[in-house]
Amino acid sequence: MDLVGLSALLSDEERLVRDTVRAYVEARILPNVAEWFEEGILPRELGVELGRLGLLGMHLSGYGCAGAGAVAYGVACMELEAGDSGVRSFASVQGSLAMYAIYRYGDEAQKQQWLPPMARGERIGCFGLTEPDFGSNPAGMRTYAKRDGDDWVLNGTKMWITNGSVADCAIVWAQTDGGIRGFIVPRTVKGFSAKDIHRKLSLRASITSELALDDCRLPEDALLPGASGLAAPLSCLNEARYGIIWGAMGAARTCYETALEYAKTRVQFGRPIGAYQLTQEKLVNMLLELRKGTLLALTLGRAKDEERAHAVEVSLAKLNNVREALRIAREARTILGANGVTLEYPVIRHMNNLESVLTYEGTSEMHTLIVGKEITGIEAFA
Ligand code: TGC
Ligand code: FAD
Repeated sequence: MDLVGLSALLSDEERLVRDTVRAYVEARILPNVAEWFEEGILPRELGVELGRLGLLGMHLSGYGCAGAGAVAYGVACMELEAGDSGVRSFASVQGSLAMYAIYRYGDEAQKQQWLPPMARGERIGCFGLTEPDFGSNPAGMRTYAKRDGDDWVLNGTKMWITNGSVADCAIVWAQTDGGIRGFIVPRTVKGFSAKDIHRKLSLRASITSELALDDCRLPEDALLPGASGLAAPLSCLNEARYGIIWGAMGAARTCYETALEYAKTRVQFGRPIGAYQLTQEKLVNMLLELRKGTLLALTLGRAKDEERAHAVEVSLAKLNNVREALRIAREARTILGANGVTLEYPVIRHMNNLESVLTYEGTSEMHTLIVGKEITGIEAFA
């Protein structure tokens, strides 16, 4: 019996994507990821490998992208994050944030220049929205792009940027005299620098950086012509949040499966701990939330494929699935006892990662307020 209840609801193509990504994760990620996590690294060559599998920008069409459906993309995110949230983050930032911004808001020349090498993983992108003083409230951003003749001159700081120091280009969102605009900033431009953020205890198998823009002079064609106003970066976030909705269930699934196996084999007081009702209740509640969250992701994915998924539903599902994934991870950790606190098992790694996932792409509080606004008609952000 498929207790997670997903397999029978997928098409042959979606199952193929699932099996392919799962096999890659089992062969390439699982044997290494505890070490990457401990060292605080993510090998850059993973980009090319994910590109070869067609996973970068896989839900985009043309320009070397796979043109996959939303559910296939979701299932891929689920399998990647069953390995590690950092690996899914890499794919999310590349495909759903950086590539999507160019795909949706760029002109033809920008798409031709950037999307094919990014789909192959030969060029890495990052997405700079958050600033030191503006996280949940990006509307207040201070990064400024000023016109100077035909050029733009950018000044400002972006904070907590995934892939920042390994990226070939940064999608930077900045205030201008005409409101918020988006720019493609090549890493080679004078005045651009990226510094890694160290001492993270979460998402360690992922590069997180601070970007500094110090009088970065960019030509007119660095501007994403179609992006105007905060709605542009927020529309990119919808894409990445959607991947997280699936991904979080992948992390949760690994925690559940690890705890289940452990409960069946760990003996205390002469019986496997899985024989005790308290442990069974924990496992059943974990499975319930895993199954509900996976079905929520699938429902949203089918709606997305039919272009009827609303951003508020994305918030609702991100809120639920990450919150429940974190609860599942914490519960799984208790079942593992002392073994639950070491990197010998994947649970605490996922648990710590999910703390970042709960915060980035809109905190659980922001998604609560987004849904609250929708149902009451009253905005409670400020
Ligand atoms: P508000 O006035 O509500 O909206 C401004 C304009 O944006 C439109 N809009 C959206 N459009 C598309 N999708 C959405 N989800 C949208 N939400 C709002 C809105 O209709 C309006 O359009 P227009 O045409 O009228 O101008 O804006 P606000 O300033 O009141 O803020 C709303 C709020 C709080 C929901 C928003 O600021 C928010 O979502 N804050 C959270 C910030 C966030 O999620 N940051 C994520 C940074 S990127 C990241 O974390 C990457 S992690 C990557 C990884 O490693 O995986
Ligand atoms: P704050 O906005 O300062 O919030 C702090 C707390 O206050 C939170 O609990 C929040 O929910 C709460 N709060 C804030 N406002 C309200 C309110 N009105 N009502 C109630 N509660 C409120 N950003 C990018 O742009 N690109 C990236 O690639 C990226 N990658 C990231 C990778 C990692 C590992 C992490 C941890 C973050 C990343 N981020 C990225 C940044 C992330 O999006 C922000 O951390 C997030 O949006 C929250 O902003 P903040 O950390 O400044 O918290």
